[in-house]
Amino acid sequence: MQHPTMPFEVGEPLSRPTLYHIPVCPFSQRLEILLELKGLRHTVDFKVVDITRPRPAYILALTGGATALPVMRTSRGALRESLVLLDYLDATRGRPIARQDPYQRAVETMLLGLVDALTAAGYRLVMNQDASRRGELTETLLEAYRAIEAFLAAHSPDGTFLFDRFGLAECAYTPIFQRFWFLDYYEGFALRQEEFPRVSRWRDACLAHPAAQQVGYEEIVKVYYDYARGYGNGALPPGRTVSSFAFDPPWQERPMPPRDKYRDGADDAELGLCRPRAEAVPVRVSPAGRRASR
Ligand SMILES: N[C@@H](CCC(=O)N[C@@H](CS)C(=O)NCC(=O)O)C(=O)O
Repeated sequence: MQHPTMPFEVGEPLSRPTLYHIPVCPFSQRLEILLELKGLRHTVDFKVVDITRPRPAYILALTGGATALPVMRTSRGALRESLVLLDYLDATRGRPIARQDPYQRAVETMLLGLVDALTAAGYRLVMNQDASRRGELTETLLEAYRAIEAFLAAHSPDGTFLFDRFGLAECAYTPIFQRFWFLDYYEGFALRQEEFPRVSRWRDACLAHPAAQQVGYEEIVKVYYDYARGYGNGALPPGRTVSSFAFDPPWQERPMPPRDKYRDGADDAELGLCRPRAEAVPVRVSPAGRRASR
């Protein structure tokens, strides 16, 4: 039976899987890119979960109590972990993008094995609030990049992508390269072309790929302001009432946030996060001096 707070019945057959994710989530974007490459975006129902509220009971029922998303509800049960979902959707929709040659597949999997260290290092740097730790955290990020530079230089020295085209590894890394626009803006971090020629070429080609244009620089910088203040996943910095992850007001209508994340934080107004108030009723003053509203 369907519970009032459950948008579906347990065991109900599905015409297509539903992917529950938080807004602007890099992990669900991996799947959007994969489906875009195949022209099959419509075969998965993407649903955004409000990041600023506790997870609804039906989500926790799907994840077994975990709050991290995405989670995908299929006819046969719930699946989690974006790289697992990437494989599952690749195998069940259209022609596979994953390499079919076992050796090449192993190389692709090894590169996928380096993505979590890069992600963690970049997020730790953007969320850091202690200016004295910037050097050490930047070095950890550079180490992660060095591992990828060495990997690409060994397995694909003259290529642009890992193999001849944008593939599974590119689906996984591109959303992370895009999130790292927050490092450019809030940390002034730039990958030096001279030190990282191979990874720079790869990253630039990933960022330019037509299947990966779900987000842009300005959106990432504005939406991730709270992360840059050390508050992730919709948590509110002190003194604020609206998360930078809010849909309303839309990011397009907000100003660029202050770059200096180590100074006092900006308030809702400075971030353009105050919702427009109901139009005030104009008041006119009558000749007799009495106030009357129109
Ligand atoms: N390893 C997971 C990472 C998922 C993850 O960290 N999701 C974030 C959102 S981008 C999240 O849900 N964070 C909130 C939480 O953990 O409660 C994957 O690849 O799917």
